[in-house]
Amino acid sequence: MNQEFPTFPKECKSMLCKHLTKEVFTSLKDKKTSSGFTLQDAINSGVENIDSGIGVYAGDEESYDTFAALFDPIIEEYHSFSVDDKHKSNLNPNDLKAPNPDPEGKYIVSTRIRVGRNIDNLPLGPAITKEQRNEVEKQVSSALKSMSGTLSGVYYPINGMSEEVSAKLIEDHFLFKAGDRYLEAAGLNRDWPEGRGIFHNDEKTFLVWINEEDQLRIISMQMGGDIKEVFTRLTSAISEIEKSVKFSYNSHIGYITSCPTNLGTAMRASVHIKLPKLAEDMDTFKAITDKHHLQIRGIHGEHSESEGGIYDISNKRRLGVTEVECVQDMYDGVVALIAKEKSL
Ligand code: ADP
Ligand code: ILO
Repeated sequence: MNQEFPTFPKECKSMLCKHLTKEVFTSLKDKKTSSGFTLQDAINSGVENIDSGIGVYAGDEESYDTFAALFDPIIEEYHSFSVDDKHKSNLNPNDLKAPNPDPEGKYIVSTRIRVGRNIDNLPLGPAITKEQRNEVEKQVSSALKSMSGTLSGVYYPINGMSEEVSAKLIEDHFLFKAGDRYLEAAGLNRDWPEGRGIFHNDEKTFLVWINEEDQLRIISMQMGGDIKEVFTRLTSAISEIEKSVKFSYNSHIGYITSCPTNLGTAMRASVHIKLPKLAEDMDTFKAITDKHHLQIRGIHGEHSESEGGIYDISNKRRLGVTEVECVQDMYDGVVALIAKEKSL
């Protein structure tokens, strides 16, 4: 592994390039966590992909302490969360004030809320061994067999899934794409496709991705803008899974995830929303999303473009705010975006 201080081109805007000073590099370059994860492993994604927004991944919960000199300033900048802050959780749907902001279905195409989760006392995806990853798949797919009622479904391993089926699931926004270069460089695609898969119910309103960027991505989604219904389904599913799987969590940074942007709630609550008029004035669009702490993505996920004036709008903050606050941020922003679009 390269032990040289990496140099980044001038146009590089990643948080890695900003916060990895020579001093930080020198203080961390010989450190290792108990799963053998090094600084070079943590930064490889951002070194190989200079267009990264962040550029770092953790190999285990310990990485956040061992490499704190790099992770802490990134966490502070992304989440506005300091080393003395404590995370808080609230998954009670009764605390969410979110009547459907678009009951006629003119703007919101679909709503999706996901959380990332990893199993306690195991390395995260970038440092996990093949055997441990396969064990995660076994434990989680077996826990999902006991989901009942509308949450019951079937687990489909990627290994053995036809090209046609996986392409359709990806196109319809249900399944993750293979071969992401950020994940590849982070070591998250090792042994692909073994150990990876997707569980879903018949209606595809409740889904679990196994062993993608995090060991679990628990997802609730449906057409239209009933955000509260989507949140309520998600919280029941999480409680069910927690009966048999213990997730990695600590009181400072919340749920432990491989990418520091997901720490805390690990929640991304999004709508696919049609805003063709507002899209002609991106400054106004961005002023509203910034005010409500929202992120704009294209409709095929992160690093994709918008199509036909449809955008993916989601909460940006995940740490130091509760799950209810994450969804509330998204809801309040969506109400403001719809009001602006109507006025144009
Ligand atoms: P994640 O949210 O899991 O971090 P992505 O941004 O890559 O990752 O999104 C994963 C998939 O979920 C993509 O196919 C994306 O289009 C889809 N998706 C995200 N939000 C919505 C939504 N509100 N409605 C339908 N599909 C969505
Ligand atoms: N490593 C990528 C993605 C960062 C945030 N997104 C996710 C999916 N974790 C980057 O630095 O741009």
